Amino acid sequence: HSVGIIGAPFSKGQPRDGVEGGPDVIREAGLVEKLKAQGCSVKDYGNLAFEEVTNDEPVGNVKRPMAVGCANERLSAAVRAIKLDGHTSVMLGGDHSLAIGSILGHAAAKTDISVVWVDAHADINTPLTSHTGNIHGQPVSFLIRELQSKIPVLPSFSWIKPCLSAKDIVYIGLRDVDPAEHYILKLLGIKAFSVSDVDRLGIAKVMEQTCDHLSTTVKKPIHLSYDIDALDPSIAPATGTPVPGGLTYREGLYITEHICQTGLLSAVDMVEVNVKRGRTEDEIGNTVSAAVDLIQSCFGKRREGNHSADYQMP
Ligand code: DIR
Ligand code: MN
Ligand code: MN
Ligand code: MN
Repeated sequence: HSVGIIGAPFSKGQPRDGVEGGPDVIREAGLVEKLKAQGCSVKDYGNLAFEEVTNDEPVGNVKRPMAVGCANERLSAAVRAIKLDGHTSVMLGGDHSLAIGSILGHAAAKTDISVVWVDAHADINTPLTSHTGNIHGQPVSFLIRELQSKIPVLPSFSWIKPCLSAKDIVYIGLRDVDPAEHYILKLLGIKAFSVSDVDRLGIAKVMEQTCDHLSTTVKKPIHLSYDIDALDPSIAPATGTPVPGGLTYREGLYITEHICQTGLLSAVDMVEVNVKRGRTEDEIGNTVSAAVDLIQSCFGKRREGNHSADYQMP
């Protein structure tokens, strides 16, 4: 695996301080070294620098549209470049509004992609349905072609052209979905596995059906957008909007192991790790190490064990 890492220390898609620290704490936990130790070649593209945006007045209910639009335009160019360099892109957030730029940059380099969105939340509010006004609860709405007649014009979002059809995305881990979001999922027939679906089917069937759904036609590159709040707060508490009853550690890792084995993984987002939301060092450490484990698992680390092809038994 050839991995290109880009840090996006950005938090203005939501109101809580601390999520901009994600890229650095995930690197400090040894991400690059661990990926190299498992045989990946790694290029760290560093952190993006986002300009301060002044006079970023809300548009309707939507908060900080300029900052979010500009940051994502930058990120999309960076992810596109990483893909054109031939790497699997790993975007370290930052909040989940960054999926706009990450997915659009990926799609710009690869044309046709599919998305696996692992999250407690559907993040598919439109600017008009959102109750919070936080754009991290809206990124998917900007990306789906079938929703564009419902998306109002926002300053600094004019560069965004939707790159996904409703059939190109599958959700896993949902358990806090707003009424408007639920309406949209049903209206567009978007494939979604809530935590109760995981309970009913088991994670193995969920992943089988996820991959069946996404590869009905041609095998498209997969973009895995992983919100750490998909995991249960007992294992990943340091995040902005924890929701009880989440995926277990084992289910969380099964998802990444399975997607790795498809050979189609082309980009990963690891978002919403917020060290300032951890109450103890343990809570912070557990959350960060879960994020690192999930990324390692995306690139071949298996729980059954690994050995390299040239291993020589002494
Ligand atoms: C809520 C919460 N549905 C919103 N979304 C979150 O703000 O639109 N997404 N927390 O991660
Ligand atoms: Mn999210
Ligand atoms: Mn979430
Ligand atoms: Mn809500």
